[in-house]
Amino acid sequence: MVIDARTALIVVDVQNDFCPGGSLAVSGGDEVVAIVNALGRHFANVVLTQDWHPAGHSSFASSHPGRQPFEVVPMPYGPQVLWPDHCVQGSSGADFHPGLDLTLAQAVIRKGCRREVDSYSGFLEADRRTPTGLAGYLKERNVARVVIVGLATDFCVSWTAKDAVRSGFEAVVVEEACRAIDLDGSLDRAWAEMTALGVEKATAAELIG
Ligand code: VGL
Ligand code: ZN
Repeated sequence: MVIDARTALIVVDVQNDFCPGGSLAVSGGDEVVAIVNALGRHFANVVLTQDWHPAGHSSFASSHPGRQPFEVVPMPYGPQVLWPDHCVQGSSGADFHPGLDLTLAQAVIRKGCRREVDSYSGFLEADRRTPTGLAGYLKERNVARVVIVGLATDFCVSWTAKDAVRSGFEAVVVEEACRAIDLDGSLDRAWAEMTALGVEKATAAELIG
């Protein structure tokens, strides 16, 4: 696969709260930083997503009296996993990992900004109606294919990859540049769903040699 001018790299949620020491730490989350930086240097188009929740966000277990993190509750838009408070707007946990080379990115898409709706996907909020603007941004820049890396494989990476396909892009995930939460089989499910929609896998070596 050739990285051309019509290919964009989407770096999903490489933020302190998803790295060791963070409030929703993904095992080995910080290990993706070096490979993401190496990949990024080969792309003319790099977009970062940033989970960006107001305090008291409805995806936080702390907003649901009597509920614990990782329980699932019904929301108007469907079942919602409850998380520890994470990526609160303006907090250091919401900052990008300090090792991430931010100079490579042309755009940052923030998501999950509305208190009552979560957004794993970088394209469309969990109500499945509210776009973030990412599809329009990429289309205006003539992007046809996206390569997706980051955290977490089974939540924000997979929702972003699936919505990329649904938005008309070819989507490729670099598994070694992602790390998973893996809650009750969520990682296997995520790959099955991505594969069913036509999301492809590539290795970093295949992309940048
Ligand atoms: C994520 C859970 C809650 C992610 C974001 O980036 O995968 N997971 N918010
Ligand atoms: Zn979140």
